[in-house]
Amino acid sequence: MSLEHDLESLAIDIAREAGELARTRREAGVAIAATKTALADIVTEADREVEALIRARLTAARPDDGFLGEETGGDSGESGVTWVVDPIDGTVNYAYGIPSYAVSIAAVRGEPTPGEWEALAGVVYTPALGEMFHAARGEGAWLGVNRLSVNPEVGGAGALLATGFGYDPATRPGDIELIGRVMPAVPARDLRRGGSAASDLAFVAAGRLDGYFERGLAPWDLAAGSLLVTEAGGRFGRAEPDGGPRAPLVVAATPAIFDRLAEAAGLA
Ligand code: LIP
Repeated sequence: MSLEHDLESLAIDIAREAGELARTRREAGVAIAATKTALADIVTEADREVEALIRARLTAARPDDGFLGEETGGDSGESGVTWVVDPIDGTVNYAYGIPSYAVSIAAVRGEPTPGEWEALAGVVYTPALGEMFHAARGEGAWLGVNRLSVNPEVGGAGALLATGFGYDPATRPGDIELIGRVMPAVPARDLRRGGSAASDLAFVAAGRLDGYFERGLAPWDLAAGSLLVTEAGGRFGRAEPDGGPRAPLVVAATPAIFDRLAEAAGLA
């Protein structure tokens, strides 16, 4: 078996165990442990506990790998492989009891920086729905045992798009202006705001969305989902801000609309 396949298999096993921990903690009740970059940017005790479990399992299995997690930060390794982990993506959904949250685990080679890394394997597991999206580089994207493919075309009614908003209220006007620019330009039939970037990217890979765009995502939000998109025949792009205060923009879509969406969204 390839390294990519082995990394994918390890990530699937760990994501399933971590997801079950997240789900059982949710059923028992969730406590907000702290806020981070803004009042709305919360972390729960479960976020911290789930990331600790993932990190322990990865270290036990591959002690020489690096790690970059949303809650505990980064440690470089010796192997050239780094795990990029969001223990609970869609934390606000999770805290409110909305079932749209995911465990996102990716293995990358090189600098753990979007645009610099080479994604080797990625898993997005949605514990409340029991859906295991997974991919190994060059080996396709899958939902369980079913091969995934982005929508080959978009119907006459327009594209079904998704987006999200940063936690900082100061970014809200720009996010809303972006939506107002993108929807007529693509054109979009409708817009979804699911609250989990990893799930949104997995849904593009599965053809449940035609495209997704958002500013301000962290590496752990997109590391696994972006590989799912490209392995499902989709396109993924990310642009750093052109000197302004804007946060990096991510665009993912079926090739049928990617160029129009990227241009409308301002992806350089
Ligand atoms: C979230 C993303 C979501 C975005 C939120 C937040 P978290 O990640 O998945 O798409 O709109 O602002 O970044 O904080 O739940 O891991």
